Amino acid sequence: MRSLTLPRAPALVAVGWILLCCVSCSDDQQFGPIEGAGSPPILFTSDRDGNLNIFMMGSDGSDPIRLTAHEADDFSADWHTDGYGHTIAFMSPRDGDHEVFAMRTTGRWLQQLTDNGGRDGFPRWSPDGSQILFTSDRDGNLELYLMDADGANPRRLTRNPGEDIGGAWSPDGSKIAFASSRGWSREVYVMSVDGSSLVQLTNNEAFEIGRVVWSPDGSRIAFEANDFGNADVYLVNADGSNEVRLTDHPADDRFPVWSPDGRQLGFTSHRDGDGEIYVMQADGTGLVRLTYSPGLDMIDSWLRSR
Ligand SMILES: [Ca+2]
Ligand SMILES: [Ca+2]
Ligand SMILES: [Ca+2]
Ligand SMILES: [Ca+2]
Repeated sequence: MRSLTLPRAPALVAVGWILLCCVSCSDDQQFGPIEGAGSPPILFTSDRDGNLNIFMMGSDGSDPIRLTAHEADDFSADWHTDGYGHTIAFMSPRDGDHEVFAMRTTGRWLQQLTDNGGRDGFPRWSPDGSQILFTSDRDGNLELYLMDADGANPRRLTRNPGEDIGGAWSPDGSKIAFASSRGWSREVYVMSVDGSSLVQLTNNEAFEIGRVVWSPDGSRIAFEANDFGNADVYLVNADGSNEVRLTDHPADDRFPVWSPDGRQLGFTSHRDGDGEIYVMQADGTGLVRLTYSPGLDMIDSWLRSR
């Protein structure tokens, strides 16, 4: 006799796949699929659509794709790549104060990694993807923290009344460079990943240093420094020697990011009005403008850059 019903087990499997699809599809907006080796390599934040959202685009500024569309401001994204594609971490005040979130670049698998009344943000993946470095004022002033990539096991790395911000991993994952106002001015410091072995790298009392980024070969550190109201991009060797100024424009030049080959630096400048993304050679020459959007555009991360 011919069966009139589907065998029980395959039917359950089919229902399971449908449910799985619905659950994953409802996680967040989708703008994919865009995962894979051909993904545009630059992550950036822009308010071109009304509020701050995370975008990606080619290294020549081509084909911008929006990754988030939440009414809260999403910004400061970094990404980690594994065998399944790219995961981005970013910060957003979606629950009323700032938290760190992560999701696939498809928009799927949105996770809230921090849940704390403080301002938690500026996430940076460890080179092996197992941990995320972030900044928080949950203990009273800005400090650097580590957590596992799923948000578990948060632990504090700095303990100082000064502001500790802008953390960056060394390419081998053993050290963290950051900016701290623990002294007379905000300077670049380097410490081991457990918070020990602190070394002060720069000593420019007139500077207020912001984002700090480590070159892919580990030899140099780029940073932004605000010198009497004018931010510019600087470079220093990882041992503190040979500090040089790469930009020299009366407008603010901020948020340096290394290209994966270490030959270029991306940064954000207000020299053309409202915040655009630029790329230059690591010696400061060969400036190219990548964005022409009305509104603020800020470079966050260049794929595989630390
Ligand atoms: Ca928070
Ligand atoms: Ca502090
Ligand atoms: Ca400047
Ligand atoms: Ca713009």
